[in-house]
Amino acid sequence: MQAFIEQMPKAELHVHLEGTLEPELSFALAKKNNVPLDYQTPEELIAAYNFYDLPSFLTIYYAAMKVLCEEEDFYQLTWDYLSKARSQETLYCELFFDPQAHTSRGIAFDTVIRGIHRAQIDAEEKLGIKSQLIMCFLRDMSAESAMEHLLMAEPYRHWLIGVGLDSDEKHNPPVKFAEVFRKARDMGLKLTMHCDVNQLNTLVHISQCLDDIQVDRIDHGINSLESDTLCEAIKARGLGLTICPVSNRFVVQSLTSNEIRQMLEKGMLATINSDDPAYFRAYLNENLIELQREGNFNTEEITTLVGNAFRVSWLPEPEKQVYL
Ligand code: ES4
Ligand code: ZN
Repeated sequence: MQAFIEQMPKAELHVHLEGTLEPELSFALAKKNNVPLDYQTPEELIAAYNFYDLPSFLTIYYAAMKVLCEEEDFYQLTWDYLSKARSQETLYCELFFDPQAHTSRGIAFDTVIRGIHRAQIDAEEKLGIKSQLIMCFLRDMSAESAMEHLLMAEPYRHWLIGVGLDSDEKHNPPVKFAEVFRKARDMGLKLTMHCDVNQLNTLVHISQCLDDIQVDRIDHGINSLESDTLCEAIKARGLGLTICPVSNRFVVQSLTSNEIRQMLEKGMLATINSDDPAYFRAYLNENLIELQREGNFNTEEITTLVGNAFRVSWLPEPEKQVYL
Protein backbone atom coordinates (compact mmCIF):
# COMPACT_ATOMS: atom_id res chain seq x y z
CA MET A 1 0.00 0.00 0.00
CA GLN A 2 2.82 2.41 0.88
CA ALA A 3 4.49 1.80 -2.50
CA PHE A 4 1.12 2.23 -4.23
CA ILE A 5 0.69 5.66 -2.60
CA GLU A 6 4.29 6.72 -3.27
CA GLN A 7 4.13 6.01 -7.00
CA MET A 8 0.74 7.67 -7.64
CA PRO A 9 0.78 10.97 -9.55
CA LYS A 10 -0.61 13.42 -6.97
CA ALA A 11 -1.82 16.99 -6.52
CA GLU A 12 -1.58 19.13 -3.39
CA LEU A 13 -4.10 21.95 -2.89
CA HIS A 14 -3.46 23.06 0.70
CA VAL A 15 0.13 23.86 1.58
CA HIS A 16 1.40 27.11 3.12
CA LEU A 17 4.78 27.99 1.59
CA GLU A 18 5.90 29.49 4.90
CA GLY A 19 4.90 26.16 6.48
CA THR A 20 7.44 24.38 4.29
CA LEU A 21 10.38 26.19 5.94
CA GLU A 22 12.57 23.30 7.12
CA PRO A 23 14.77 23.85 10.19
CA GLU A 24 17.93 23.32 8.11
CA LEU A 25 17.00 26.10 5.66
CA SER A 26 15.95 28.26 8.59
CA PHE A 27 19.43 27.95 10.14
CA ALA A 28 21.17 28.58 6.80
CA LEU A 29 19.12 31.73 6.14
CA ALA A 30 19.58 32.97 9.72
CA LYS A 31 23.33 32.77 9.22
CA LYS A 32 23.27 34.43 5.78
CA ASN A 33 20.97 37.26 6.91
CA ASN A 34 22.49 37.68 10.37
CA VAL A 35 19.20 36.97 12.12
CA PRO A 36 19.40 35.61 15.69
CA LEU A 37 17.46 32.38 16.35
CA ASP A 38 16.12 31.21 19.72
CA TYR A 39 17.53 27.70 19.23
CA GLN A 40 21.09 26.34 18.84
CA THR A 41 20.41 23.46 16.45
CA PRO A 42 17.68 22.31 14.03
CA GLU A 43 16.99 19.39 16.41
CA GLU A 44 16.38 21.79 19.29
CA LEU A 45 13.96 23.76 17.10
CA ILE A 46 12.05 20.61 16.11
CA ALA A 47 11.78 19.67 19.79
CA ALA A 48 9.79 22.89 20.32
CA TYR A 49 7.10 21.73 17.84
CA ASN A 50 4.62 20.48 20.44
CA PHE A 51 1.48 22.21 19.17
CA TYR A 52 -1.92 21.46 20.71
CA ASP A 53 -4.13 24.07 19.03
CA LEU A 54 -4.05 26.71 16.31
CA PRO A 55 -2.60 29.64 18.37
CA SER A 56 0.22 27.50 19.82
CA PHE A 57 1.24 26.61 16.26
CA LEU A 58 0.83 30.11 14.81
CA THR A 59 3.17 31.68 17.41
CA ILE A 60 6.09 29.47 16.31
CA TYR A 61 5.14 29.70 12.61
CA TYR A 62 5.24 33.53 12.50
CA ALA A 63 8.37 33.83 14.69
CA ALA A 64 10.31 31.55 12.33
CA MET A 65 9.61 33.75 9.29
CA LYS A 66 12.06 36.44 10.34
CA VAL A 67 14.83 34.54 8.50
CA LEU A 68 13.05 35.18 5.15
CA CYS A 69 14.43 38.54 4.02
CA GLU A 70 15.53 38.67 0.37
CA GLU A 71 13.91 37.65 -2.91
CA GLU A 72 16.45 34.83 -3.09
CA ASP A 73 15.16 33.46 0.26
CA PHE A 74 11.59 33.21 -1.04
CA TYR A 75 12.98 31.60 -4.20
CA GLN A 76 14.88 29.00 -2.13
CA LEU A 77 11.87 28.26 0.10
CA THR A 78 9.63 27.68 -2.91
CA TRP A 79 12.23 25.75 -4.92
CA ASP A 80 12.99 23.43 -2.00
CA TYR A 81 9.30 22.68 -1.43
CA LEU A 82 8.60 22.04 -5.12
CA SER A 83 11.68 19.76 -5.35
CA LYS A 84 10.49 17.79 -2.33
CA ALA A 85 6.95 17.55 -3.71
CA ARG A 86 8.24 16.38 -7.11
CA SER A 87 10.35 13.71 -5.37
CA GLN A 88 7.06 12.38 -3.92
CA GLU A 89 5.46 12.17 -7.39
CA THR A 90 3.35 15.27 -6.72
CA LEU A 91 2.92 16.81 -10.18
CA TYR A 92 0.69 19.79 -9.41
CA CYS A 93 0.41 22.16 -6.40
CA GLU A 94 -1.64 25.15 -5.37
CA LEU A 95 0.54 27.15 -2.99
CA PHE A 96 -0.64 29.51 -0.24
CA PHE A 97 1.50 32.42 0.85
CA ASP A 98 0.95 35.03 3.59
CA PRO A 99 2.24 38.43 2.32
CA GLN A 100 1.11 40.31 5.47
CA ALA A 101 3.42 38.15 7.59
CA HIS A 102 6.28 39.70 5.59
CA THR A 103 5.17 43.28 4.86
CA SER A 104 4.49 43.66 8.61
CA ARG A 105 8.25 42.99 9.12
CA GLY A 106 9.27 45.54 6.51
CA ILE A 107 9.75 43.12 3.59
CA ALA A 108 8.35 44.47 0.31
CA PHE A 109 5.41 42.65 -1.31
CA ASP A 110 7.37 42.60 -4.60
CA THR A 111 10.33 40.84 -2.95
CA VAL A 112 8.06 38.05 -1.72
CA ILE A 113 6.02 37.42 -4.84
CA ARG A 114 8.92 37.78 -7.30
CA GLY A 115 11.01 35.19 -5.45
CA ILE A 116 8.13 32.73 -5.27
CA HIS A 117 7.10 33.23 -8.91
CA ARG A 118 10.62 32.76 -10.27
CA ALA A 119 10.96 29.44 -8.42
CA GLN A 120 7.57 28.29 -9.77
CA ILE A 121 8.71 29.00 -13.35
CA ASP A 122 12.07 27.25 -12.84
CA ALA A 123 10.48 24.22 -11.12
CA GLU A 124 7.97 23.76 -13.94
CA GLU A 125 10.72 23.94 -16.54
CA LYS A 126 13.46 21.97 -14.78
CA LEU A 127 11.56 19.57 -12.50
CA GLY A 128 8.26 19.09 -14.34
CA ILE A 129 6.02 20.20 -11.48
CA LYS A 130 3.31 22.74 -12.22
CA SER A 131 2.05 25.11 -9.52
CA GLN A 132 -0.35 28.02 -9.08
CA LEU A 133 -0.30 30.63 -6.32
CA ILE A 134 -3.02 31.59 -3.81
CA MET A 135 -2.56 34.77 -1.78
CA CYS A 136 -3.91 34.44 1.75
CA PHE A 137 -5.07 37.23 4.04
CA LEU A 138 -4.40 36.96 7.77
CA ARG A 139 -7.88 36.96 9.32
CA ASP A 140 -6.61 38.30 12.67
CA MET A 141 -5.53 41.49 10.85
CA SER A 142 -8.02 44.12 9.65
CA ALA A 143 -10.14 43.98 6.50
CA GLU A 144 -8.47 47.30 5.53
CA SER A 145 -5.04 45.66 5.59
CA ALA A 146 -6.37 42.77 3.50
CA MET A 147 -7.77 45.23 0.95
CA GLU A 148 -4.44 47.12 0.80
CA HIS A 149 -2.67 43.86 0.01
CA LEU A 150 -5.21 42.95 -2.66
CA LEU A 151 -4.49 46.31 -4.29
CA MET A 152 -0.73 45.65 -4.02
CA ALA A 153 -1.33 42.38 -5.86
CA GLU A 154 -3.20 43.97 -8.77
CA PRO A 155 -0.08 44.43 -10.95
CA TYR A 156 0.67 40.71 -10.32
CA ARG A 157 -2.90 39.55 -10.93
CA HIS A 158 -1.78 37.02 -13.53
CA TRP A 159 0.67 35.40 -11.14
CA LEU A 160 -2.24 34.46 -8.85
CA ILE A 161 -5.02 31.90 -9.28
CA GLY A 162 -6.96 32.78 -6.13
CA VAL A 163 -7.16 34.24 -2.65
CA GLY A 164 -7.55 32.52 0.70
CA LEU A 165 -8.07 33.33 4.37
CA ASP A 166 -5.97 31.83 7.14
CA SER A 167 -4.45 32.43 10.61
CA ASP A 168 -6.42 32.72 13.88
CA GLU A 169 -10.10 31.99 13.23
CA LYS A 170 -11.41 32.89 16.69
CA HIS A 171 -13.69 35.99 16.41
CA ASN A 172 -12.57 36.46 12.78
CA PRO A 173 -15.53 35.21 10.71
CA PRO A 174 -15.63 35.06 6.89
CA VAL A 175 -18.04 38.03 6.63
CA LYS A 176 -15.35 40.32 8.10
CA PHE A 177 -13.74 40.04 4.64
CA ALA A 178 -16.86 40.10 2.43
CA GLU A 179 -15.85 43.26 0.54
CA VAL A 180 -12.25 42.09 -0.02
CA PHE A 181 -13.41 38.76 -1.40
CA ARG A 182 -16.03 40.45 -3.62
CA LYS A 183 -13.28 42.56 -5.16
CA ALA A 184 -11.03 39.52 -5.56
CA ARG A 185 -13.80 37.74 -7.45
CA ASP A 186 -14.25 40.81 -9.67
CA MET A 187 -10.52 40.57 -10.43
CA GLY A 188 -11.17 37.05 -11.73
CA LEU A 189 -9.61 35.25 -8.77
CA LYS A 190 -10.91 32.03 -7.22
CA LEU A 191 -11.94 32.14 -3.56
CA THR A 192 -11.22 29.81 -0.66
CA MET A 193 -11.19 30.17 3.13
CA HIS A 194 -9.97 28.13 6.08
CA CYS A 195 -12.61 26.62 8.34
CA ASP A 196 -10.17 24.82 10.65
CA VAL A 197 -11.23 21.79 12.68
CA ASN A 198 -13.16 22.42 15.93
CA GLN A 199 -13.08 26.23 15.86
CA LEU A 200 -15.54 28.44 17.74
CA ASN A 201 -18.72 29.00 15.65
CA THR A 202 -17.37 26.70 12.96
CA LEU A 203 -20.80 25.90 11.45
CA VAL A 204 -21.61 29.62 11.19
CA HIS A 205 -18.25 30.18 9.49
CA ILE A 206 -18.87 27.37 6.99
CA SER A 207 -22.32 28.68 6.13
CA GLN A 208 -20.95 32.23 5.70
CA CYS A 209 -18.37 30.79 3.28
CA LEU A 210 -21.19 29.25 1.24
CA ASP A 211 -23.85 31.96 1.38
CA ASP A 212 -22.11 35.30 1.98
CA ILE A 213 -18.73 34.77 0.30
CA GLN A 214 -19.70 32.07 -2.22
CA VAL A 215 -16.33 30.35 -2.03
CA ASP A 216 -15.03 28.04 -4.74
CA ARG A 217 -13.50 25.67 -2.18
CA ILE A 218 -13.22 25.22 1.61
CA ASP A 219 -9.94 24.57 3.43
CA HIS A 220 -10.45 21.86 6.10
CA GLY A 221 -14.24 22.07 6.64
CA ILE A 222 -14.30 18.81 8.67
CA ASN A 223 -17.08 20.06 10.95
CA SER A 224 -19.52 20.44 8.01
CA LEU A 225 -20.37 16.78 8.77
CA GLU A 226 -22.31 18.00 11.83
CA SER A 227 -24.96 19.55 9.54
CA ASP A 228 -26.88 17.70 6.83
CA THR A 229 -27.83 21.05 5.28
CA LEU A 230 -24.18 22.09 4.95
CA CYS A 231 -23.16 18.69 3.56
CA GLU A 232 -25.93 18.85 0.97
CA ALA A 233 -24.97 22.39 -0.08
CA ILE A 234 -21.28 21.49 -0.37
CA LYS A 235 -22.18 18.46 -2.46
CA ALA A 236 -24.70 20.28 -4.64
CA ARG A 237 -22.15 22.97 -5.48
CA GLY A 238 -19.38 20.43 -6.13
CA LEU A 239 -17.10 22.19 -3.64
CA GLY A 240 -13.82 20.53 -2.73
CA LEU A 241 -12.64 20.25 0.88
CA THR A 242 -8.89 20.33 1.47
CA ILE A 243 -8.35 18.13 4.52
CA CYS A 244 -4.99 17.89 6.30
CA PRO A 245 -4.86 14.70 8.43
CA VAL A 246 -1.55 15.17 10.28
CA SER A 247 -2.35 18.84 10.93
CA ASN A 248 -5.71 17.78 12.40
CA ARG A 249 -3.98 15.28 14.69
CA PHE A 250 -2.35 18.15 16.60
CA VAL A 251 -5.81 19.49 17.49
CA VAL A 252 -8.15 16.46 17.69
CA GLN A 253 -5.64 13.61 18.33
CA SER A 254 -6.90 11.81 15.23
CA LEU A 255 -6.10 11.83 11.52
CA THR A 256 -9.87 12.32 11.04
CA SER A 257 -10.07 9.07 9.06
CA ASN A 258 -13.67 8.48 10.25
CA GLU A 259 -14.73 11.89 8.99
CA ILE A 260 -12.93 11.37 5.67
CA ARG A 261 -14.66 8.00 5.24
CA GLN A 262 -18.05 9.65 5.92
CA MET A 263 -17.29 12.27 3.28
CA LEU A 264 -16.42 9.56 0.74
CA GLU A 265 -19.66 7.73 1.57
CA LYS A 266 -21.66 10.92 1.08
CA GLY A 267 -19.93 11.64 -2.25
CA MET A 268 -18.31 14.84 -0.94
CA LEU A 269 -15.10 15.88 -2.72
CA ALA A 270 -12.54 15.45 0.08
CA THR A 271 -8.84 15.83 -0.76
CA ILE A 272 -5.73 15.04 1.31
CA ASN A 273 -3.03 17.69 1.91
CA SER A 274 -0.07 18.53 4.14
CA ASP A 275 -0.82 22.12 5.37
CA ASP A 276 2.53 22.98 7.03
CA PRO A 277 4.72 19.96 6.26
CA ALA A 278 7.96 21.26 7.80
CA TYR A 279 6.23 21.86 11.13
CA PHE A 280 3.91 18.86 11.19
CA ARG A 281 6.82 16.69 9.92
CA ALA A 282 4.75 15.09 7.16
CA TYR A 283 4.59 15.82 3.42
CA LEU A 284 1.78 14.56 1.16
CA ASN A 285 2.91 10.91 1.00
CA GLU A 286 3.23 10.69 4.79
CA ASN A 287 -0.25 12.20 5.19
CA LEU A 288 -1.73 9.64 2.80
CA ILE A 289 0.21 6.68 4.23
CA GLU A 290 -0.65 7.43 7.86
CA LEU A 291 -4.28 8.14 6.98
CA GLN A 292 -4.55 4.87 5.05
CA ARG A 293 -3.23 2.97 8.08
CA GLU A 294 -5.55 4.66 10.57
CA GLY A 295 -8.67 4.31 8.41
CA ASN A 296 -7.70 1.06 6.64
CA PHE A 297 -8.68 2.63 3.29
CA ASN A 298 -8.48 0.40 0.19
CA THR A 299 -6.75 1.30 -3.08
CA GLU A 300 -10.03 2.44 -4.63
CA GLU A 301 -10.70 4.88 -1.78
CA ILE A 302 -7.14 6.23 -1.93
CA THR A 303 -7.48 6.60 -5.71
CA THR A 304 -10.71 8.58 -5.22
CA LEU A 305 -9.08 10.90 -2.65
CA VAL A 306 -6.06 11.53 -4.89
CA GLY A 307 -8.27 11.95 -7.98
CA ASN A 308 -10.48 14.44 -6.11
CA ALA A 309 -7.51 16.78 -5.74
CA PHE A 310 -7.19 16.99 -9.54
CA ARG A 311 -11.00 17.22 -9.95
CA VAL A 312 -11.41 20.20 -7.60
CA SER A 313 -8.11 21.85 -8.56
CA TRP A 314 -8.10 25.20 -10.29
CA LEU A 315 -6.40 23.79 -13.38
CA PRO A 316 -8.07 24.48 -16.73
CA GLU A 317 -10.49 21.62 -17.51
CA PRO A 318 -8.41 20.06 -20.35
CA GLU A 319 -5.31 19.97 -18.12
CA LYS A 320 -7.24 18.16 -15.36
CA GLN A 321 -8.23 15.45 -17.78
CA VAL A 322 -4.57 14.56 -18.38
CA TYR A 323 -4.38 13.30 -14.78
CA LEU A 324 -7.83 11.70 -14.41
C1 ES4 B 1 -2.41 27.39 9.24
CL1 ES4 B 1 -3.17 24.97 10.19
C2 ES4 B 1 -3.42 26.65 9.83
N1 ES4 B 1 -4.58 27.23 10.17
C3 ES4 B 1 -4.76 28.52 9.91
N2 ES4 B 1 -3.82 29.29 9.35
C4 ES4 B 1 -2.67 28.73 9.01
N3 ES4 B 1 -1.56 29.25 8.43
C5 ES4 B 1 -0.66 28.28 8.32
N4 ES4 B 1 -1.16 27.14 8.81
ZN1 ZN C 1 -3.91 25.71 6.24
